[in-house]
Amino acid sequence: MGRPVSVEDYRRIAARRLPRAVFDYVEGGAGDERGVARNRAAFERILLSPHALAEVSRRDLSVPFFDRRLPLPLVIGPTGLSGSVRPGADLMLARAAARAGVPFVLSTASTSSIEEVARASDGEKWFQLYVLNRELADSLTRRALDAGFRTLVLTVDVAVSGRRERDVRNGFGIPFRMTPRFFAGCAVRPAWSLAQVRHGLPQFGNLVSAEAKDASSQALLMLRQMDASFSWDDLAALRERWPHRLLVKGIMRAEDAARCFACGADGVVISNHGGRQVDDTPAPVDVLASVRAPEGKAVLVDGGFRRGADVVKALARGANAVLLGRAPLYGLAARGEAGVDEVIRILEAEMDNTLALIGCPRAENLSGEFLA
Ligand code: HOC
Repeated sequence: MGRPVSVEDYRRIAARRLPRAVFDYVEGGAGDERGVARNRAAFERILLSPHALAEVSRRDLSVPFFDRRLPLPLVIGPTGLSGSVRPGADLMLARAAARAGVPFVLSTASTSSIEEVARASDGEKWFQLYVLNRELADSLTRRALDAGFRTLVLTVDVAVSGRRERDVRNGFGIPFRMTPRFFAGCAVRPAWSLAQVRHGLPQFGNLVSAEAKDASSQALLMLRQMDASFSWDDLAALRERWPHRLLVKGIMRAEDAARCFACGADGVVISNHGGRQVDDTPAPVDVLASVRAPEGKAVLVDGGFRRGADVVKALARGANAVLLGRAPLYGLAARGEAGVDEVIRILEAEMDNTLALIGCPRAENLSGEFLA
């Protein structure tokens, strides 16, 4: 393949660079993976309605976002265990986001720790919280606060783990288990294997501190064994304790979004976890149409974004910004930190091109008027 020119090109290269089990972990979804496919297919059904003869000689992709402007309507979303794609992945993603001027969301399940990421990048960093148990959640939240993270993203769609059959078949887990299948996958990817061995095999970087050093928290996170009793009262209590911006990720109903806002959340992320939790839900971009943010609050969305035009469609449906999950990981797998920059630049160029062609020079002016 020549120079990659689309996110899909990076995806294909990633498939060739990563051992099968790791690519499957990134790519896979729950059950029959209809949800993963539906997230992508939804964009095919949303059609653009170009306005003719608009003055589009100067375009502006920036959007208002709370008390600032984002230069691009993008956020690098949280992805767990990204160090399995490439050692130092979280640091690379954070730095690439900072270069693009967009926020980076560090996962609770990251391979680099909160403190390492804080040292690596002075860009805007958000912390994604899984509540494995209350004490650990309190300690992670405090560490994120101390490290300068000012937006907390509580994920609420992992009461238990989705059933991801690729991971079960591959025996994918932490620590890596050298089953014959996994070993064979690594043997045909010597560059990846060498880099991982040199760096030390990935573990959950946030759970090796003094407060969370027991191996069991690593195992609990691997199994996504969360505190399934966490509910609305706990969200309200978290809102009381967290002094800065709070977003709730994994909302798929307008009523739940409204309840999050009533609890004091500053924003919601409409998300089905990339199709990795419940197989048969609507695509988040379709749910988006029914959710409205009250004044001063925000609605974000993720799920299957691979094209700048996908982002344009989400904004036209009312999203304030879009979280990218797998797309930057493809860039990372294919070409390291530079690959993340390239994926962001491709999406930026595609957004710019789409805005010009539909006659909407400013991303912030996108609305249903630009959809057929
Ligand atoms: C490997 C398990 O949210 C996912 C992420 C990470 C969850 C815990 C890590 O895989 O859906």
